[in-house]
Amino acid sequence: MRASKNSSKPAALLKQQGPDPEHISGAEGIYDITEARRIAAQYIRRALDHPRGCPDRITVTLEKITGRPLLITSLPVVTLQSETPAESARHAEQLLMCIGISSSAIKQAFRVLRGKRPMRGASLVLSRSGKRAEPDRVRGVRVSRLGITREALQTLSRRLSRRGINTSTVREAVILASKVAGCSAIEAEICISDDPDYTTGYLSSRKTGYMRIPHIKKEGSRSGGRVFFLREGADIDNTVAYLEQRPVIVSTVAACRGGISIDECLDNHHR
Ligand code: WAQ
Ligand code: MG
Repeated sequence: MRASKNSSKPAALLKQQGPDPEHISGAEGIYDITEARRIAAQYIRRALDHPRGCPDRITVTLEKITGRPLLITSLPVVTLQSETPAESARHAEQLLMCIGISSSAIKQAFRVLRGKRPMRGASLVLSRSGKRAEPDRVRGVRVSRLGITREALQTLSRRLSRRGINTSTVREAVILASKVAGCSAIEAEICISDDPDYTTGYLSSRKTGYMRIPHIKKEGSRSGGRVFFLREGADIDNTVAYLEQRPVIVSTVAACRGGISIDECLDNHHR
């Protein structure tokens, strides 16, 4: 599903340049055909009730998946202790450095995440040079064709519930980050929601798992986005094809822990 609105451009510009719609909401998943009606209705409801505003266009696409999906294990989940956007940004920076992302790539990522106009998809940033590599810089790369088995969803929901974080936002983000981490060309991901009322972001990688970072942005901010840090020299077409096209389903679930401090976390990764 994708929902957008056109309102951000003055009428004169709209006439000259055509529409350049503002992204409101998007969602995707792999479901059994018997669920199609329910999920389509749920996606439309989500678009219409979105905190970014009322869209003037909603598109729902259903496609049959052919071929057998790749089965993966979800990333382990932890929540980092952090109180303010400044502290959270510092933690994210330290963790990314620890994973081996250069400071120019980190700066580039924060430029994307704090941009005025959130993209519909993610930016690909090369981990060393910090160059942006996504084919379409306005749209970004949209991760699609991802899902979770019924059994794995039950396990994930139960484990997240124990931590008081069993929401569709967290579940969907964990599934997405796990598909992304399944791509060997991607070294890490950072995400900040573009919803004005959702201030918890995350950083994820095969090395660190899925680390939730509370208060990564100020309440009310409409900026946000996703950045995938790409290994220098990686094949971009193959990476985009995996993210957008390859059907991937979470079939096993890793552990979900409570809060941990940045020191505990950095210690773990220095060892
Ligand atoms: N593929 C690529 N990029 C995406 C996708 C996708 N399928 N969906 C969203 N994005 C990008 C896009 O630039 C959005 O502006 C940005 O991410 C944020 O999307 O554990 O809700 O759907 O509590 O607003 C994190 C949960 C929630 C943290 C993230 O993102 C937690 C969230 P949103
Ligand atoms: Mg959003």
